[in-house]
Amino acid sequence: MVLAESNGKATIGNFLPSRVRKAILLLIAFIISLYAQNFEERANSKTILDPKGVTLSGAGQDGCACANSFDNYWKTAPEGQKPVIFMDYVDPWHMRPNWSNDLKEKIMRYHRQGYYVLPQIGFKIEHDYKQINAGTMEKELDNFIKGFEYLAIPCYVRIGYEFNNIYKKYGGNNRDTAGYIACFQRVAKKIKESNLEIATVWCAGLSGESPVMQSWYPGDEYVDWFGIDCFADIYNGVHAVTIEMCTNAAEKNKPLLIGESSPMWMNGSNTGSLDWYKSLYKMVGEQPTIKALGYINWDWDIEDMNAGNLGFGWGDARLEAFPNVKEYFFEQLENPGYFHASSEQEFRALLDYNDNTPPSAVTGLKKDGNRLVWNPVEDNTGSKFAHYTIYKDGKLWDYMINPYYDIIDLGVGKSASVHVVAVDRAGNIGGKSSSLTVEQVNSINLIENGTFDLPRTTFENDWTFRAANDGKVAEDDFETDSTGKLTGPYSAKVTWTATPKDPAIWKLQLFQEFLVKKDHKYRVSFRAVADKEIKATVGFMANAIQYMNTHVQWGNDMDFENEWHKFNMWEVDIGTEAKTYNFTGTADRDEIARLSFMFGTCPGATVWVDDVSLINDYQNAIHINQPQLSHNYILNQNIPNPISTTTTIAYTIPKKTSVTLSIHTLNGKKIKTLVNTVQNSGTHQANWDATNMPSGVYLFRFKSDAFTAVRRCVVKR
Ligand SMILES: [Ca+2]
Ligand SMILES: [Ca+2]
Repeated sequence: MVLAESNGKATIGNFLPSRVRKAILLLIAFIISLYAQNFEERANSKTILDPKGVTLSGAGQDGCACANSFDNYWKTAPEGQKPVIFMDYVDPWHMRPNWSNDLKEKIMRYHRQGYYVLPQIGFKIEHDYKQINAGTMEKELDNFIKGFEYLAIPCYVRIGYEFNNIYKKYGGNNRDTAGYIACFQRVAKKIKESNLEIATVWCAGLSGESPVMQSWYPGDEYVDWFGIDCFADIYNGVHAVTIEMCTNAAEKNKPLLIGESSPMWMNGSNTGSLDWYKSLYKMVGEQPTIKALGYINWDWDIEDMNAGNLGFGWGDARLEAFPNVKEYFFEQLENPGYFHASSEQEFRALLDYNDNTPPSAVTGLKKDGNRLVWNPVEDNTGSKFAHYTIYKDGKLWDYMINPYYDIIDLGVGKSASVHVVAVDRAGNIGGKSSSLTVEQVNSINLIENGTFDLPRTTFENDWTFRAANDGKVAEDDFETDSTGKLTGPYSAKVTWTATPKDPAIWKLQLFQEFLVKKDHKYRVSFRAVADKEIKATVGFMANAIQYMNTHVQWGNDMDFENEWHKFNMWEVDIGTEAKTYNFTGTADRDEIARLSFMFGTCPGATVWVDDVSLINDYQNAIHINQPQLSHNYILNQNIPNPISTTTTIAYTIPKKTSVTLSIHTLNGKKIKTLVNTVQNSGTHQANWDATNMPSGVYLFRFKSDAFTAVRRCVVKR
């Protein structure tokens, strides 16, 4: 079905003979139909997180050195077409236990502005699939799941994405389809047992082995969504796997997600060629199983997963770099068949739960130190409990799955009025709890297990021990010591014997990672003692090699290590008398940083470290910049909704502009034009009489000179 409308009517002069006018209009309609891709009515399944009737728009990739690609896309996308899916990666081997903390922090910025944005995670299992299958990485898998619990936002997970590519460890000459399938099943089982809103995605690469179903399919009970990653020339010609995946997804009644898409080795892309994009949108339009589209908005010539490395040399794929590409791209996304970042209720309405009963009200809200607690809420009807929403001074603050919230990001000495509601998976919101004024009393120590007083197996989750790669020392040279050298039952103890060849190079490192924020001040404190006078280096370290929530070792170790840059480093004299050390530092960017202790720049010694703390002085902090979101144009939800007879749609424009407001079916067919005129700045409203319309979901589309938006409404009687 062609959804393009003829926009040319008003400009075709009435002085022309009607036949000529008609011919010109037909020609214009034809040209527009060439430009806008055919868009088949979307397939629907009852699969988890399958949005009824629409394809979700998404962008990335984030969690990388050049971590602003999602936000760059966000700024480029017109209002009403902001991406609803945020693409990121997690690697179980390098994964930090609290891997989702910074992901949530990034995503909540959009949520707090009223946009319900969902993560889509590429879960990289290729290096570890044998260990996962052997059951030796249960701790990592459990931490993976715990991360989603903390996120409390529905998520799509591509387990072992691009499984059919020969460069994967289970591909090529090592071709181990059974190993891959077993690993997918194991991870999917964990996800399903968690009962969280997570869709598992079986995602093929388009340049890999084909066919794939026979050899690589983990099974209907483990696979929620099919997926494909699209680079190079994606649809026209060579990629049989596209058709295979779409066809099989349709046969299995499962939706399909495009996990990654970006033009690669397109000579034309550096000059803004539209060929690749036309192919992409042709594919999405013609394949009704495609229910999500993720675009990688990168300059592949300069951006790499690792900062400091050269890019891949694939060309510049940033939409903002090429006006003609950008215009085409977002013109396609204007099709009402695409769904963009919107409210949580609008997103959840697409999940098609037959549930109009909200969860019960939250009761028993009270303080327990820095923690807020309340009575658990169930959703007894329909769709199941989704999450709690926590409001601070009436504004969305955070989500939780569990019935508690730690007040850690309010600011020491600051107070706020907090209330909590429960939300079900259909988007019904339960009654408000009572409001409670809370104050953040304590500074928050960002360091976990800084006292080392729990068994090593406990704090190994938090601290990383690393030996320089010269074979002289080992990570096992770190131990916990119970001889009462410093504070409490245990201290961290580090011994090295080697005399360094180069005294400037450390041999052993003890560190913990956390998210630092630009212009925030941090106070570092620790106690230390040594068996002789030594020098150590302590401080914030960050390198921009932040990929898959870790510092991935893309090349060899030394290349990796050389990419460090410093926030604040201190050379510390540690003597034979225990002493407390205090430092302050300020971060010069938002980044995953390490508080790092580096030893071994002098002949062999033993040093003990204890009571490590890192306090973010929020009261001095300049808060992180929120993304700039345009609120000049507003398209409000219609009132009342659902509609039994008539409804009113209000919208606001900041200047005099042409305005059209039209009603469409879910498939984009225009039913009625409510407004088509030039209007002055201000808030306007239009009424729609839906008396003769059958019950169902409809779209209303607002278009002005500089702004387009689409919302959904329901006719119900
Ligand atoms: Ca319910
Ligand atoms: Ca201790």
